[in-house]
Amino acid sequence: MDPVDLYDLRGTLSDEERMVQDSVARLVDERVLPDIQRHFEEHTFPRELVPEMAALGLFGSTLEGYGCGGMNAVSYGLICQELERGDSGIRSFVSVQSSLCMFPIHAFGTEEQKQRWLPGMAAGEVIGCFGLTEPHGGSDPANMKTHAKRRGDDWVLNGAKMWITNAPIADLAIVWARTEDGIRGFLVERGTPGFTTREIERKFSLRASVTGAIFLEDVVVPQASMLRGALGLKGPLACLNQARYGITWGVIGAAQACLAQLLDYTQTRVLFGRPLAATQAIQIRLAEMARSITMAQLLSLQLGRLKDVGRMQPAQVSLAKWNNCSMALRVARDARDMLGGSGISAEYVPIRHALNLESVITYEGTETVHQLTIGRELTGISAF
Ligand code: TGC
Ligand code: FAD
Repeated sequence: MDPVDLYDLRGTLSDEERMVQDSVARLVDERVLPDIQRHFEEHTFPRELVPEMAALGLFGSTLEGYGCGGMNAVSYGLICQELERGDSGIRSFVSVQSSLCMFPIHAFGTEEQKQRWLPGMAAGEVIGCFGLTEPHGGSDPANMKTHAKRRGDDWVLNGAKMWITNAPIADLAIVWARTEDGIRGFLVERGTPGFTTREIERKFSLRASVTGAIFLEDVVVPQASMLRGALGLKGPLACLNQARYGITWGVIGAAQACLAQLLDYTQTRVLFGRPLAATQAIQIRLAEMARSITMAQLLSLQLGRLKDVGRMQPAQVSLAKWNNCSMALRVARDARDMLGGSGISAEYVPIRHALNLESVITYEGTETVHQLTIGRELTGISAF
């Protein structure tokens, strides 16, 4: 049995899904893992990987047309899983580009916007970011202060966004802003006067990903830059469904990386005259990891199959995002502990994954937000 796939999920995949998984796994083994710790230490994003990810069709992989891959949801999940086996920062890049930037243009944009942006984004030539969160509170985006006012044929945007993945390196920002009619999305190009970004430095988490703030001071964009098909908070929340779905798979990859390394370590670490792996306490902890990874895999695969037939519900996504992030963080922390002092060394992966997962459990809706989403689904009462 494969210790990181005890229920043989791989055996249930189609040939195409297996091929996608294998090609991303190869990229991660050959190109991500050899250098990711350096990037994490130096607080840099491995930008050199962008063309390689594009060549594999990883940007906008589930979208049809415009140079995108048209893959199914399970394939997208497998892409996220393999990338996050490398590092959450790499999966974040792909989540943002695909689910949070290309998806809204594809779903809500005009034909002209799709033609203009999607082929370049699929090719990795245009990098996007998604500005929803604001400094005063990300869990409650309905309370956003950033606003857009009509001026003739144009819109004038003012406000600030915080904690935005890729903002400092993005060519294009999807900015969500309050208008007289409700919340709307705007495509803002770097270089537009009044649009600036600032990198958030000194992060302890997601150090191989670039995070920043966006400032909008009297930024003028034409009507042609508004996403016509999105009105109200359900626009950005629809994008979050896509990205959260991918995260449910991604974090499984991080947990698998921790378990795989631990299985190796506990066989060779000899204490009290026997390998650590020969003790009951360690075996129970390893079994617990395998159990929780397996359950997370089954949740994500079923979610993917539902998504592929158009039946995925937001509360189902919340359940898997909550369960799988909390599972992966627990696995990474426990793996760190079982490595003893070595667990704090950069030679081993669990501490990097654990630090990254502190972000992943917070972004795209905190654990509490997802628990309350399920509570609301069960009771019909909003307790936010
Ligand atoms: P609420 O009244 O529930 O909803 C407003 C409207 O939206 C609809 N809706 C949804 N539509 C699609 N998908 C969903 N998941 C939806 N949830 C709700 C809803 O039906 C309603 O539609 P309508 O027609 O009636 O107007 O809104 P609320 O203000 O009560 O808020 C609900 C809550 C708390 C769940 C929501 O605000 C929320 O999800 N908060 C968390 C915010 C969040 O997750 N931010 C993430 C920012 S992006 C990010 O973190 C990227 S990290 C990327 C990376 O690096 O990988
Ligand atoms: P807050 O909303 O202030 O929450 C603080 C605490 O209050 C949390 O524990 C929360 O669970 C709790 N809480 C909230 N509401 C309730 C309630 N009703 N009852 C009880 N407790 C509650 N955002 C983007 O828009 N785009 C991005 O690309 C992006 N990338 C990110 C990258 C990183 C590395 C990080 C860390 C964040 C990113 N975010 C992004 C922002 C992220 O989505 C927010 O951090 C997240 O939604 C939480 O918002 P907040 O940080 O303002 O915390």
